[in-house]
Amino acid sequence: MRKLSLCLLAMLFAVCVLNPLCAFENEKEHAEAVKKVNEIKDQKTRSEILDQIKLGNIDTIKKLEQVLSESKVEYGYYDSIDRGTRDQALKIQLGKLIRNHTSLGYSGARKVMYGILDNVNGKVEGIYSGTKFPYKRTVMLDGKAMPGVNTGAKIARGQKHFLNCEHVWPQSFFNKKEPMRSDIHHLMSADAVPNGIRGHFPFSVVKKAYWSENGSKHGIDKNGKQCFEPRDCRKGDIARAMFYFSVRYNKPIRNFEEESLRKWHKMDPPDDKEKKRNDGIEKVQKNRNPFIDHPEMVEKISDF
Ligand SMILES: [Ca+2]
Repeated sequence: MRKLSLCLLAMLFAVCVLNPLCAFENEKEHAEAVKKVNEIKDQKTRSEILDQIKLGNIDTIKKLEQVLSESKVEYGYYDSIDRGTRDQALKIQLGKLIRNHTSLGYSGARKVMYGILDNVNGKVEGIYSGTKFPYKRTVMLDGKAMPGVNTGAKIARGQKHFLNCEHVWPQSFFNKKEPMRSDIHHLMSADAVPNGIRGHFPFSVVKKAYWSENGSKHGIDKNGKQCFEPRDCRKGDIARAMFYFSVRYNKPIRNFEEESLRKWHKMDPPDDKEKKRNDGIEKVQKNRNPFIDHPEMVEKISDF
């Protein structure tokens, strides 16, 4: 009997030491955790997560799922991309990865954008002017109405300034067609005035300004072309939205415009706010902007 107990103890010891997933108490959770950890294709991430389990920092499925969701970029979204690939081949691989997203439709996209993605404590900041518009949250992340809340979001509408939606890749270039029109990766919350001024002018550095507000400018560039320049802190956001659209829909960016966008991408790298927005968009649209996750990929593509 004593031998049997010792034997059982030894077995238990072996199982727990050799199998770090032992931290999960019940069998069902244990099996689920094994499955999830085995699905992690990136070896480094897999062993890091195993370490966290060994240390007892992850001991429930809920915690494991949270960690996996936070490290999704690392654990598999880009696995199909051959890291040595460049230029056209890379654009094709990325295009395949990010196409066929789930569209919320134009109304749903704007509600989620104003109500959640760009909403900080009930206010939404216009990308070009920095103006903050009050906007009452009435939807959930799937675009559906929040239970118990009256729909019909309140937008502060003054005489000229009100919150509306900027299409970074101008709508007139794709005849307002779907899914381009509702693709949140290139939609930005904006003040109607600078949004109207931008119209469909290309992005470039303004040498002589006709209009300016809070750093954003409209005027002519070094070649005498009419253009629009966003304020510094949003220059990179605009550039990466343009790169996304170009790859997602296989559309070229004009060379003079690309020259500025590339500089802006470097000047204003992705910050937490932009990364968090990318995560939020993935939750609703099921696709990501690769140039926010991997800014270095811009260098691997010599011509968008
Ligand atoms: Ca920025």
